[in-house]
Amino acid sequence: MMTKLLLRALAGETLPTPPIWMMRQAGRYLPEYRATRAEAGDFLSLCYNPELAAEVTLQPIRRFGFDAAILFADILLVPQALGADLWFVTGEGPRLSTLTDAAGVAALRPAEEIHETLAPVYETVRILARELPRETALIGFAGAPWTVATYMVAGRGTPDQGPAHAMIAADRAAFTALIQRITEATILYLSAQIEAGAEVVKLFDSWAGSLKGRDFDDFALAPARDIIAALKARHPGVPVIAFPRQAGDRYIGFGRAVGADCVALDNSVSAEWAAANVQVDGCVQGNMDPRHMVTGGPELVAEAQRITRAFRGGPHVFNLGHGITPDADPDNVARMIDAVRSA
Ligand code: 1CP
Repeated sequence: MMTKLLLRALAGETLPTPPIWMMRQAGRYLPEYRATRAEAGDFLSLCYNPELAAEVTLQPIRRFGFDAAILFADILLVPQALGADLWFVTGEGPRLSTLTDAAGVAALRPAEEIHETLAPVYETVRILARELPRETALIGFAGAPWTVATYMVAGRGTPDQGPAHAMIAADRAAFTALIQRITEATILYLSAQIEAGAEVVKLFDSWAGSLKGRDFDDFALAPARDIIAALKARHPGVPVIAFPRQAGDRYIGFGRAVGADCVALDNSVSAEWAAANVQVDGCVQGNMDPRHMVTGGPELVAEAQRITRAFRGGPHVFNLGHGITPDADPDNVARMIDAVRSA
């Protein structure tokens, strides 16, 4: 019998209380995370140290009893495995070597070679599969090709993904080849996570909102559809959560179009709108504004309960609309969980 709440919701069951987890639940708002990160040395060393990466994955489960754990890693490990240089500048964020044309795409490693770099991540998944409480589901993840490509082209996070849009305008064929290489790598990466013990996988398309019209179809929708089709062929029964962040009205029909079991919603859409327009097709995840984890108070409780009630008529996974921020108060997380469970 399927007892893990997350798996039940993803299978389409409408539950009296939704499963709860939080994007970036292992992160800098937790003192125990900061301590383990200091022990690892730096962020990338933490990602590639299976014992310590498993430890930080487990920390929020111990503290809050979330219904799911998400593998601790980063979406930028895939570009590194494809041959990009990657480093993190403290207080600023990731930096990568840039890639702006067909020659840059041609210089990438073949997708089949990623496992050499990513093997420690699979070991983290194996440790977690052994150590998680029996009621906690294990989520693996990868960045969606568009979001990963925006970092590979620009060499860093960008407010408007301008460099990637410029490459599309300059050489659409070369950009399409880049998307295809990342798509192939993502299929192999997520398959290996599933083989190591991930029970669910999530595709993070954090910058999907900057794609419009045909670009959205070609670079957000088509790659997600191709990745999910390949995963379903290899691993039928493993549910997939798709997160086309800030897709707006392109959220409508997205889950069906890509074959996802659940669509994750950011907090720019209202829960009431999403219940009527997205949840009609199946499970949704979301979508409380992460700022409530900083500000707390009666508004936090009211919002958590409003969202829980708005989605009560169908399958729902409670989450934030984006990652919890480093300035969040851990006590507010416990208040949020109580509010959802008593809604
Ligand atoms: O200093 C630190 O400790 C680093 C902060 C941090 C953390 C905790 C980064 C750097 N990555 C992570 C872990 C991480 N990243 C997880 C682990 C699991 C969990 O959620 O607890 C996941 C799923 C991600 C995914 C990720 N990384 C995304 C997609 C989700 C999102 O937030 O939109 C993106 C865009 C990244 C890139 C990245 N990694 C780190 C930062 C600061 C960024 C954003 C950089 C930018 O755009 O400027």
